[in-house]
Amino acid sequence: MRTQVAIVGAGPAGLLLGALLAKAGVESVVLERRSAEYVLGRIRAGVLEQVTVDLLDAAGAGARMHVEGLPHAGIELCFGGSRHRIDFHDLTGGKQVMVYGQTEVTRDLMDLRESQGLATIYEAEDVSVHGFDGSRPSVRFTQDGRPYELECDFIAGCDGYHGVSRQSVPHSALRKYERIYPFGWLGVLSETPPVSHELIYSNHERGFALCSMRSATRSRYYVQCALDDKVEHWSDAAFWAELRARLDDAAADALVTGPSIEKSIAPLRSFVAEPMRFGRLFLAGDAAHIVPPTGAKGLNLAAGDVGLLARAFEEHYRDRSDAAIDDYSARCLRRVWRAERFSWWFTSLMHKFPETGAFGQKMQAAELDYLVHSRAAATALAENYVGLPL
Ligand code: RFL
Ligand code: PHB
Repeated sequence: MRTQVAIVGAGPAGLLLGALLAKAGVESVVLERRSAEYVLGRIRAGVLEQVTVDLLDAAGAGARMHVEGLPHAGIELCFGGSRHRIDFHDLTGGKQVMVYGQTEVTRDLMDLRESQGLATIYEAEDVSVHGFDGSRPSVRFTQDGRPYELECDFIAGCDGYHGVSRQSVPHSALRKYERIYPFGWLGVLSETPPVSHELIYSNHERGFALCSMRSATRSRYYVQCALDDKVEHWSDAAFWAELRARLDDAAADALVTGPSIEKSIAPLRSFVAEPMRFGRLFLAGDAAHIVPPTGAKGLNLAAGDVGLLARAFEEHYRDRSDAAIDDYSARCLRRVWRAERFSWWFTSLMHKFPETGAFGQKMQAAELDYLVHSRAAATALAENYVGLPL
């Protein structure tokens, strides 16, 4: 088997890269360890920056998003018993975000790939990457017990934080930066109307809470929980009571509850591996970096990476120029570090940390007060949230 670009991982990064390459006339094969149903069953991101929306449009996968997605021109910050709106339109000159679930983005990209008859190999086992430090890289895998080798010009490692690509790079060639936060997020998806028409980020003495949504009839809520907490410890009733306790009275009264469709706990981590290129192997998305979800940046960073990578491969084949390939890692990392900073800052501002004493709480309260009363401070939040340019 042979292709131009072997893509490891059929998450949003791998599938979007494949779609952008197809538009540019570059061949790819996507190899995924799980089944398509499993990939679609993971409930993750919900907020798309304009840059991500534009890339999905460029890939030809944006039609349903524009019909079913919810454009949001602001968020609400809840603290001290009341809510304060951050108006993106006003503060950023008309910018906004699109609320559209990662599951739907993934489904749209899978459908597009299938309709174009492009190769995706699901349930590929024992995927391993080879020869990327030379001129003839390849990816080996087994399927139904049979071994295969896919020869290629380039390998795109889009296989997430636990993937094989980054782990195949010699340790001495990687520099890693990491912060693990002392709490997680317990998330619930429910077939209930959202409590408010915009997202509510709440800083409360009991811990952080987030009210998000997937549609006018489907809500996604999160509460900060202990790192060693278990989903089994949380009945639906206990979750709703905890969420309500962390909201202002009006939101608590308006909250419509119902049975959970999904409930899961995610740890929070900041992580960057540098560089993002090793010879003919390129890392993109969660394979190279993780942000805590508070700033809604993970999927958007992944999309930005593959936007640049698709352009770099296109220039390689079309113009015989490797300038963009050579620039890929540095260009991504500059944007990655800015999103890392924003996600770390917003996480630090909104959560209850075990070590935060009375002084720390006063600092958070003073910063939140400053944020909602200073146009300069609110603008800094708004322009980072809607996304910095590629
Ligand atoms: P993914 O989605 O993890 O996909 C990687 C794929 O690679 C496969 N794989 C392998 N395939 C073959 N061989 C191997 N050896 C393999 N190892 C792994 C995996 O099965 C998988 O299918 O990474 P990708 O594509 O880089 O996408 C990144 C995003 O998924 C992630 O950044 C976001 O979900 C983060 N995130 C959010 N991002 C946002 O931009 N906005 C949000 O609102 C947002 N909310 C969130 C989030 C992440 C969360 N969790 C669960 C951590 C909310 C939560 C709760
Ligand atoms: C979500 O809807 O899942 C979501 C929204 C905003 C975030 C994180 C997650 O910051």
